[in-house]
Amino acid sequence: MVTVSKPIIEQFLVKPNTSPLVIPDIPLIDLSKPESKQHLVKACQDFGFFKVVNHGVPLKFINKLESEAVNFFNSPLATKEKFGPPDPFGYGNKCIGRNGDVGWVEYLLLNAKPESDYPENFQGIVNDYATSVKAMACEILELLADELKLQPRNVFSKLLKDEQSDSVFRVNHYPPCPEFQEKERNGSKLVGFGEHTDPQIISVLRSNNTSGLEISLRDGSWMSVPPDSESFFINVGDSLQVMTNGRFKSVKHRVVANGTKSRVSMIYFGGPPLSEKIAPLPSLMQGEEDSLYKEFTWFEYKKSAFNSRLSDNRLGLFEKI
Ligand code: GA4
Repeated sequence: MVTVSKPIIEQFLVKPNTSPLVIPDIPLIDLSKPESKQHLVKACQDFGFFKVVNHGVPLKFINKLESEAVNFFNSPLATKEKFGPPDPFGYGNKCIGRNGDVGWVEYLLLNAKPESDYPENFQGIVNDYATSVKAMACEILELLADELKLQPRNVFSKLLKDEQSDSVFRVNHYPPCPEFQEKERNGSKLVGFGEHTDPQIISVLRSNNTSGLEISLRDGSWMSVPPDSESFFINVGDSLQVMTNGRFKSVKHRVVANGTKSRVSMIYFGGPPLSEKIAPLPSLMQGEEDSLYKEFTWFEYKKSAFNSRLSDNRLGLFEKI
């Protein structure tokens, strides 16, 4: 828990957006269409971010988890705090990570392995949801491998399917903040989750219909992503950027809090086993192409990531000069 001195919200403000010169369309991938492979690769190269429909995740899993999450976040603070502070898993409120980042958010960070220790009621529900979302993430990774002509086609997905896969699951609640009036703050925004890239291979996000997610475009501007509770949003993570030697980009993103409506999001972060060596795939290196990154294990990267601040350029330490 942060001890917040008054005025509370000052410490959560970020500067007004510079608007994009051209507002691009967020790539929309229909997983039921055979041509989705080409679109997937293009989206990972151009944005590192896309939206997926016809994803095959049963609506009942999504709804059950969302309503359980809403129940949990509506319970008294003392009840929620029994599951915190996160170490690294558990309930967190306003503090993100352990290096001083704060945001207008409360969350549950959970181990995505089946049989992990979750708050009561979450057990079966998280397992059903995470198993189904992981299957979709693996399908996407296999389609990407196909389109990149990588053999075997499970080069990426096997890392998530491995029993030792270090995958994490997160449920975020961005409460409304009535004291915050954007107009009175010269366009400054209230930050829910500050800008960052995800360290893992792939992240799969689903939110309710409240806006807040923004992605950073190449020109440095921020674009707001219209919410869509029936679709999933996928991020390329740092590890996939490295494995593709920079062809795919891990997208910088953030969440700004909505002054009036609650936002609830749930994210599966698919990560490799701790001992896995992360390096560009030799079959992707054309001709004289050099590796842009020093080789590291996921353990090393994760350790360095957890010692960083949210907005740090974590891959910078592993780039070859
Ligand atoms: C960002 C992606 C995931 O939410 C997360 C986050 C983690 C945390 O909340 O503890 C980190 C952040 C995330 C990257 C830098 C470090 C670690 C907070 C933070 C300041 C669970 C993850 O794996 O990395």
